[in-house]
Amino acid sequence: MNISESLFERAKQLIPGGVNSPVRAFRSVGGTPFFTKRASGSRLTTADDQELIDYVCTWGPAIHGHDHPVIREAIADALSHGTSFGTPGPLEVEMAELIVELVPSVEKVRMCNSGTEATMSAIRLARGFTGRDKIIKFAGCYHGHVDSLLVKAGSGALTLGNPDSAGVPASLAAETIVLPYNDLDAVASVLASSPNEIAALIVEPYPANCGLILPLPGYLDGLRKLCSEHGVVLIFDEVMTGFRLSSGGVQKLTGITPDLTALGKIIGGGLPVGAFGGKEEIMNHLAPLGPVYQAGTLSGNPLAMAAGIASLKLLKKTDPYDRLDSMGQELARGLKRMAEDRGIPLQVPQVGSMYCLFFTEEPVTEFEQAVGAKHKHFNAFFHECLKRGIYLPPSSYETCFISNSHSEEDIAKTLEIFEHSFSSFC
Ligand code: KE4
Repeated sequence: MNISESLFERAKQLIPGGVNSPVRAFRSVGGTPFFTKRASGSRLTTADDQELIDYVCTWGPAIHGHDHPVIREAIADALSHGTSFGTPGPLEVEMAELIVELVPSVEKVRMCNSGTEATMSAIRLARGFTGRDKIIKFAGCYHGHVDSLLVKAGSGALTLGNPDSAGVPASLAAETIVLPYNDLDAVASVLASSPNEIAALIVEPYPANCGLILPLPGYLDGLRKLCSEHGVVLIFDEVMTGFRLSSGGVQKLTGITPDLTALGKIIGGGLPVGAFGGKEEIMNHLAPLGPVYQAGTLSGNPLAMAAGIASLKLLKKTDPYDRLDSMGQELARGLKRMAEDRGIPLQVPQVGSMYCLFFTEEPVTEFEQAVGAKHKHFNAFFHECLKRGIYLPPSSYETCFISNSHSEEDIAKTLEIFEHSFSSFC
């Protein structure tokens, strides 16, 4: 038994499934998860000293790579002033100014501690603002483990085969309407048949929790128009895409502005941070100004703010998006060529530093198609890559991430390992 295996045996005695987040357990790809003892740049070092080129990037936050010196120094500097105050602090103002400056929809913002808190609070705020109860979400989209949103959810819920989690009262789930992504008519007909009942429509503008799915032309614009027509709060869940695809997320790339935006991951620089923001008229319904309650002991924590501010300022300074996109294109091109050379049906949707592998004939535009892909082929490819030193997300319902610390040599080595991995598993 190696060190990771023995750690996992101990962990399983103490933590459900041996993990603090289900997708880490390798349940869909099989095998024993490795434990990480160090992360730096584009690399993870396992408890057994295997070095891996990392395409999970701690599920998105590490856009600059792991343990970036600028972020580490910012945390160390903040640490010298204390770890938590429980009062307002200057770094919270600086973080709010950065988010308002960078994210087109955000006029006011509230910090919290995770993406889940961000989406949960945004839903509650939309319900409080409109006085309506129902919400629309899309099959396969994952918005964190919020009761109202664990209905046909993606990511770990889908990976483990429980997209509709136990423990969510049927009476609450009934307030959530689940529609297929990329189908505007479905949204239009629900809105027409339920006038004044829908509080919000929440969407990952580029769904990345059932693999990566891109919107058909006009789709996001159509959602914007329909929500405006029907007084429905349009919420972009940009926990993953915010600051990942541009300094203003998908809404900056597309020019489509939601009413509220949920953020997380990158804005914490690797520490626990979430945020939600949007129109001042809506945000002012939040306590202590308005009737919608939301709170958090560690919201705006100074260490987390310091890490997040450093991360966002580094993005402004380095503007890595073109470089990240060209690395993404190179990997996607290589994967498609390798599959074609071997007659393997493979789709590799890619945008910026995000890409995924669907082992299927046709391009995937919605959830059912993602479910229909050959997941066992992904699982085999995952393990062939892992044993050669490449760490892809341990589920075909996730998305790969590239960081700005990935070098051209990393990409070349990755393509070489992909080539060998394809040969072994075919
Ligand atoms: P957290 O509560 O995990 O910080 O964020 C929830 C969340 C909300 N919205 C989107 C679009 C997300 O992708 C997430 C979380 N993403 C998953 C990975 N697909 C986190 C990994 C995990 O659950 O361990």
